[in-house]
Amino acid sequence: MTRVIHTGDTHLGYRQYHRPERKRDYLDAFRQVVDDAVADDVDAVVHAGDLFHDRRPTLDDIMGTLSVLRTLDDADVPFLAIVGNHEGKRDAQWLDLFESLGLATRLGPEPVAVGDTAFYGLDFVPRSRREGFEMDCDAHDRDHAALVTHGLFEPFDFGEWDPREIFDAADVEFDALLLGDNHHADTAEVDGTWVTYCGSTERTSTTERAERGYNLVTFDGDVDIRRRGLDTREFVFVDLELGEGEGVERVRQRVDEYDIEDAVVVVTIDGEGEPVTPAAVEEFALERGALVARVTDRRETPEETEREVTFADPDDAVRERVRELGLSSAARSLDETVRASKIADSNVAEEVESQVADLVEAGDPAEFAAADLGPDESDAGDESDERSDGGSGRSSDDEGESTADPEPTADSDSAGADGEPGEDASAETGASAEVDVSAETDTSTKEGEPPDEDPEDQATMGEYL
Ligand SMILES: [Mn+2]
Repeated sequence: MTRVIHTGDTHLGYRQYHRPERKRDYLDAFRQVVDDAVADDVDAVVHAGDLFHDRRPTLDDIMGTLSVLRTLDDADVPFLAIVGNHEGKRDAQWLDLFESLGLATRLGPEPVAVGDTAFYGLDFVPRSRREGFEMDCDAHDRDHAALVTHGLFEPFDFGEWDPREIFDAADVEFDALLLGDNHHADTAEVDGTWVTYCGSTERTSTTERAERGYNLVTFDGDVDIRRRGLDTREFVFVDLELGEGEGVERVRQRVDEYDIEDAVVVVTIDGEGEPVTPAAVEEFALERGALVARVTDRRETPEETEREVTFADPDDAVRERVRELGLSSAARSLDETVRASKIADSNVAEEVESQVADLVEAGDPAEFAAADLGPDESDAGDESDERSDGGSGRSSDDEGESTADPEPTADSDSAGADGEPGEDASAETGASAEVDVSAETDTSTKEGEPPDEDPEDQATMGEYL
């Protein structure tokens, strides 16, 4: 018999709502899982990816993680893991660092035996590498085998990869697929194999309404999968439908019906009624001790959007500036989709994704060529030349130094890593679907943020493209 905790999507280091308290919450949740593992004396903790929220966790995040992993190590409970789409780096992974310290085992095509069960691992596979996908697994000599991987699989919501393709690609027969990526815990049987998501350990988005937890998986002839809950930060969801004549007072009343001390309060307004200033509701909740309050007003406010700007139209100024940039036609069409088109905000991310996919598929270099600047626009170029000349002119003292400085090279390397073209781009695409997984909530959100995360965290489009 082998009994393991299957967890994943811990997203350590995520500073949700820019609050340090939330960052601590993610580490606390992970610590709870590990404390349970030690108290229960399970045979291993299996982590299905997205240990970190970001591929650049802070030193503080790494120290926190080390301390939790050390607790497991002290209790002789192995930590077996794979790399998810959020934390994936180009070459060496954070997991390799933990493995080199003897605190983790990175799963792969060679089986890692724990009791009666052989564990295999497959890091997140970007969409571009799924066609003709093959897995060369070494044979095992145990009664059971499980594969730990990260991605959006069928038959669950947002599933984009059939697990049968994995079964076909691998020359090992698995009793179970232990999955991460979809933050909504769920289990299904596909061709006699259990396929299960453990869910995230803390809410990374307001679409994750259900209680958070992890799986307790027992391999003993059959496979037994149970859920265990975690004690996480309280999220209070206040959904209300305003009637004719109702407004901010009604919203406050409803919020006041809940105990919101230290909670994240998520108010969603629908129906009719008067305009409600989100700030007024948020302020009210904070005064009553909420940690964070967010208001989404789903009602249409046509009078706001139709307001005319009659002089010095900022849109004209933006249009003019964009023209001066000499963007390629691909870039211009994306800009149009994001900024100017009639596409509903909540669909922009998806539309951009599909446009990029089409552009990549068509592969026409002309689409990506910078536009020819006419004689008028050449001024803009001169201007920026002047600026950079002025810069180096002023700092002539430093010039000798900067020539010897290897930093420009280092910079351009890291810029390349930041951009992470190709596979990483699709990795993030996977992530964008990952969190709007809970069927019970409406996934359309305000401001057109991608469904993945909080609006504030979507600093650039590059992050989710
Ligand atoms: Mn995740």
